[in-house]
Amino acid sequence: PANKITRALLSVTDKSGLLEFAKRLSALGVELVSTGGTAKMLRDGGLAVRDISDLTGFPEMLDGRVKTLHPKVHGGILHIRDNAEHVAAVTEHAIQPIDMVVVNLYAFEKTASKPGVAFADIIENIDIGGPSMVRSAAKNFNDVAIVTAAADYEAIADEMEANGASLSLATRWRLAKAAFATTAAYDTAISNALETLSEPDGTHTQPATVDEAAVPQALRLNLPLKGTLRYGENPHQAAAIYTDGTTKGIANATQLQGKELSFNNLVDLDACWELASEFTEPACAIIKHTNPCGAATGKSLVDAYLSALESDPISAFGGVIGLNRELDGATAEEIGKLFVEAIVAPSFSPAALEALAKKKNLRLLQIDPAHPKKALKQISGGMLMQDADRGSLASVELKVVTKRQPTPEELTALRFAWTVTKHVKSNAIVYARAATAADGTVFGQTVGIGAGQMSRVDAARFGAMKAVLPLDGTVAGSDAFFPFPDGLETVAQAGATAIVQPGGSVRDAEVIEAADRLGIAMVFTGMRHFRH
Ligand code: 93A
Repeated sequence: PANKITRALLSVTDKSGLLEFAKRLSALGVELVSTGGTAKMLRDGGLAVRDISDLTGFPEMLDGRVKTLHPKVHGGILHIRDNAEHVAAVTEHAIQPIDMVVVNLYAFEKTASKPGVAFADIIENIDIGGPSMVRSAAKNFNDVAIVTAAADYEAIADEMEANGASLSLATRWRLAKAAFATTAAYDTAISNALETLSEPDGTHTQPATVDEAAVPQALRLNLPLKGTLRYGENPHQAAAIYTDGTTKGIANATQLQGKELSFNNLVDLDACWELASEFTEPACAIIKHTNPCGAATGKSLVDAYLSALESDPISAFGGVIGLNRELDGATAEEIGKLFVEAIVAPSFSPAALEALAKKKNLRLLQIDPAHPKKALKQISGGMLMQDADRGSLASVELKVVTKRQPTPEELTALRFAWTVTKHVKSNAIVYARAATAADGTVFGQTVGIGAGQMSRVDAARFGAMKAVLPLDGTVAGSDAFFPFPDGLETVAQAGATAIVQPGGSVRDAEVIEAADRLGIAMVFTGMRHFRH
């Protein structure tokens, strides 16, 4: 059934578009009832408006905290129009029907994210009366229309003008669903924001609590503070980002789209950029918690992405993606099918931007390529500084130490595996395979990654356990030498036929003997890639 709208309650913080809409309602004979600021705006615009205090018989009070929280409002919205008892009750208490509610809420998120905002302001911007009306009207969608989006004003006025000031049930149902989505998002935003505060006085509200003076002298690098982050690795940790003053690298990259970058996003984006940019051919790295869950090279970027994804599609969910060349439309279309947090690339083609534009939250980061020269680590009482690990295949000589030589395909996979290994937390074992493109060129693909284990043999086990692709005929890379043959035996048992590792253990002879016994081809790099 259509509901003829005779009285509308308008109460909005964002007043854009409201005057035009209210004029059309008024022209349809709808009585306009409004709260303080909204009533003033409409009146200034030349409309006849009834104050909410006139409808409730109560003043707006407590600094506006109680304006519409009144049985005359909620009874007027919530009573069921064809229920005789409800109608008798509202008649007895002189409650007048409200057939339409137009509300948008206090700008909580906007206020809470303002730099330096006072805690009291954040709390004051938790809207109570607004969501209550939205929920009342949405619950009673059978009799009442709830309008929460200015984008709907025009279509609603059109429909009412065409139908004698009535809206169809279908429209009211659509509006009600949108209304509950609005209040759900609103409460989530409040919960998320308060979650970042550890004390009821608002401590940690703003990462402004990052106290530069509290940073040890040696760690004060005179780098300019770029800005504060919402929080650090966890919501109770204040955080900030410093820049080296250039336009290069992850810290200075241009964000083209998406939600604000988090601390963890930045760390992961850095990790996947560092891995992807190891390669000259098209390459893709997918990172979770700073470890790759998939990496691959390919004839094209889309091939590389699909191969990287194929190696562990489950872990890739919610990851970040690094690409070593312009993100093209075809690759963007494919990435768009997956939920990812962020993508970093040196550039994005117009087709890629268009393909990902609808993913409003997805962060796109355009990087002017750079790599850190030094790596810093804080320890209590001081800090450690070292050269960043820029070691690569270019600076090592691969030495075959077994009877069997690796095949050319194995060698490609070994080189790939060892490069990935450098980007995996120690102890690291990376199973990889060579994928041959139609024209015969050979590319690398991870198959199983054993990351961050306290024993090398466990890293070998975990890598194999993680594999979804067949392990037979894969190769394995190890970031440091095998101290005993057991790690190598585990890798061979899993199905790897060739191994790359630094060598240098006192038991190298035993390990080589085990490789020969198992028919494994093994190469030494003479370079270790610990990453802690
Ligand atoms: O402070 S409230 O939680 N208490 C209320 O009773 C109440 N009624 C409406 N906030 C309340 N509102 C909100 O006021 C609305 O959601 C709207 O955002 C705003 C409109 O106020 P004004 O018309 O004075 O600008």
